[in-house]
Amino acid sequence: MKTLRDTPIGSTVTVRKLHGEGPLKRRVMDMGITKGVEIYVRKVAPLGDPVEITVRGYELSIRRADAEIVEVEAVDSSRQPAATDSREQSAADCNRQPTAIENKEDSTTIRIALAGDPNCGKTTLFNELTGGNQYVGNWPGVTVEKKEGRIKGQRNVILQDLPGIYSLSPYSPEEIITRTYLVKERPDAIINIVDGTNLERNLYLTTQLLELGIPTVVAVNMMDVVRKNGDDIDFAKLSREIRCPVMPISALTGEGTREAASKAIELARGGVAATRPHVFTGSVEHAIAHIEESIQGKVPEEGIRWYAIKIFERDEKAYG
Ligand SMILES: Nc1nc2c(ncn2[C@@H]2O[C@H](COP(=O)(O)OP(=O)(O)OP(=O)(O)O)[C@@H](O)[C@H]2O)c(=O)[nH]1
Ligand SMILES: [Mg+2]
Repeated sequence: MKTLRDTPIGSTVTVRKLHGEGPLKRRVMDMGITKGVEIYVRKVAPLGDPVEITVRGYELSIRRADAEIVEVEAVDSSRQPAATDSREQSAADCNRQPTAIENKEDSTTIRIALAGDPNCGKTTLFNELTGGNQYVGNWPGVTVEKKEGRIKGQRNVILQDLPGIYSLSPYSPEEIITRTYLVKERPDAIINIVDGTNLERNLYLTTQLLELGIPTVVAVNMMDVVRKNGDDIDFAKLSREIRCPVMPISALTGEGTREAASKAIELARGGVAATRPHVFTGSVEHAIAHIEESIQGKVPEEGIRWYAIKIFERDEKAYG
């Protein structure tokens, strides 16, 4: 069997089948790797891990162990997809530096979390909004970095940079941290950073975040690249469709970043919870309603729908 793990750099392959079960398979699907999709292998990191690929026009990294479950067949070894954007190719951890914060917050302190897909610009926005006011440590029990800071000019607003996630069905330790933080600690607001050059794939996570019922603003990042590509995004329409504020930003140039932060603060202070982004078919909604009824009082009321959906999906880690 030929798998993505062993596919040579520069080859284009088609996904024949995903092997295995459970969270790993699900995660790979969450990355957009599904049957029939074309994958171009761009490069392999220095120690052979991870493999960098282009799939559905997006650039992603996948661990070799994960790539092993993706059975592929060759398409045309000489074809290369067009470059997706002109972003710098930085190592995932290049912005990471160590330290620590104790949060002795008074009751007026607001916590805002930055959540989004890997590599969408969370840390760039975090640095832009906090400047030097950062404190970096580790999440308890793991070596994954925890980065917090106070937003410049906003003494009582703490910003939390979170590891990137493709969905709220976590697989890696980083993803578990992000989900646990969002679900259990429930920040006062979320800034969901979305890569404007990868809208479709990034909005998958957005729909899940909105189910949490936490005040959320969607910040569409990389607007400098979107414009350079000659693309145009209808923000008013997008905002109507997903029923939450959607704002253009460029974390790199600083465009729109203050406005997005102000919006998040306004929503947090006003306690304006995100509206349910979508309604499932009748039978699914019916089942969810029953589950909600049976877990009432056992989970936080504001997040009850999210827990009910996860139980429906048999996602045991969600309520463990
Ligand atoms: N052109 C452009 N590049 C950006 C923008 N925002 C971020 N980038 C670049 O995108 C890359 C990824 O940015 P990061 O801030 O590290 O992304 P991240 O979401 O923190 O990534 P992870 O923490 O690994 O999930 C970096 O090379 C940034 O310089 C933007 O608005 N415009
Ligand atoms: Mg980051």
